[in-house]
Amino acid sequence: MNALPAPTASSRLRGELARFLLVGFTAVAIDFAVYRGLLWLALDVHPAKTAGYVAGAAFGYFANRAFTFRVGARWHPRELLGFLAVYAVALAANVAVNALALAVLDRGEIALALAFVAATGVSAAMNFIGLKLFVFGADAAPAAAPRAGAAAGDSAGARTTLSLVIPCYNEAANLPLLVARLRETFRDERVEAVLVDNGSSDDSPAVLARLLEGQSRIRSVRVEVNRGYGHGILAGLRAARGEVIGWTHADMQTDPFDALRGLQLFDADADPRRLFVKGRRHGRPLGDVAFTVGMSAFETVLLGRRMWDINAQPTLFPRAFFETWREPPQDFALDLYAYHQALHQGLRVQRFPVRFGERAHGHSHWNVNWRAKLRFIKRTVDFSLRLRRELRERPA
Ligand SMILES: Nc1nc2c(ncn2[C@@H]2O[C@H](COP(=O)(O)OP(=O)(O)OP(=O)(O)O)[C@@H](O)[C@H]2O)c(=O)[nH]1
Ligand SMILES: [Mg+2]
Repeated sequence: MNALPAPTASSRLRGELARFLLVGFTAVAIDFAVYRGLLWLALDVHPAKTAGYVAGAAFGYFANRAFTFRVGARWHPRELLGFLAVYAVALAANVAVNALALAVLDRGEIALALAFVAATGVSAAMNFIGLKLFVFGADAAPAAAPRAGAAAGDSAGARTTLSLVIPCYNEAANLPLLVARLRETFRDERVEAVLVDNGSSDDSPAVLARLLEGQSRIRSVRVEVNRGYGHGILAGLRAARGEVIGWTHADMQTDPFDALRGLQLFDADADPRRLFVKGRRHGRPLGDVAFTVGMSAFETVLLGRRMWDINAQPTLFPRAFFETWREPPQDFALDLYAYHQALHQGLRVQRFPVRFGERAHGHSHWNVNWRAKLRFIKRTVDFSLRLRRELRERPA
């Protein structure tokens, strides 16, 4: 499993850009061929132009999905909506830049050509950034990511052990689904799941006892009084036995199988002790993405490290890294703390795309309205300011 060094972020970006341009040129060729072909068949100009454009865009969607960004995850209608939204915004920018350029430049053949190049350049750049960030996820799937449903450890030589902590707070309705998925995927003896009943006040203890009877690789620990998301995760991490440890969520917004895809990155890495792995969410509503963009930008500026999609799951790292943590936060800021610590201590941060859908049952425990969002923002800002103060007092 150690044979393949993971591609660096910049070489992957160059590859994606080259493939995106190739797909773009081919899409234009298809558009043109369909348009001319239909004219030749005596169709009117407007329907022929529309059919050509639709054929080119359809090709662009499938080719960018499978070839440019190599999305291996299951398909979701939101992805197509995201694609159409990105194309629509880029088209609007194309028309606007063209009009602006023509207003500034004189009329004439050269002005027309320059305006066309500027407009196409802007819309192509917007398409690429939009598809990469919001539609297909940024990083290509790990080279050897197994199909959903396969168990970890199928490949010869795989050896890193994993403990995945899953904090559960009043998730009784989701636990049967979660445990079924874990039983389906966590079959290899080198992986275990530690479900933390984080002071739940619903039926979780009884449901867990029933579901986990006779399970050796899925176990639970109970925190008697709920003291926050981070507190529950930390209790699970302390009980974990794996060399690689980390967490994901219990509400089935993320597939626990993603953690096994992440584990492959450790197996494939030449120096897994210096690696920090984190999902990168796609398939989310645009409002949530806007929130993520704002939070990422804020933390990047405040803490001076490039950060993106801080609350994405799963989060995986070597046990030795966890042992360096001093006073980690007890609430949702734990995601930020772990990610920031990894960057601060010079670990290599590797991301991989994960599908992030709707909760299976119940509703979010915090993200229920704008007031709750504002409270979350305030707590995160307070924690970030404290973190920055500490960094100034105790530089690495
Ligand atoms: N809010 C909260 N969540 C907890 C706690 N302990 C464990 N969790 C789990 O943390 C996960 C994330 O919580 P959610 O309320 O779904 O928050 P979210 O996924 O960020 O928000 P949504 O996208 O709106 O669902 C879930 O699996 C919860 O069960 C806790 O003390 N507070
Ligand atoms: Mg959730």
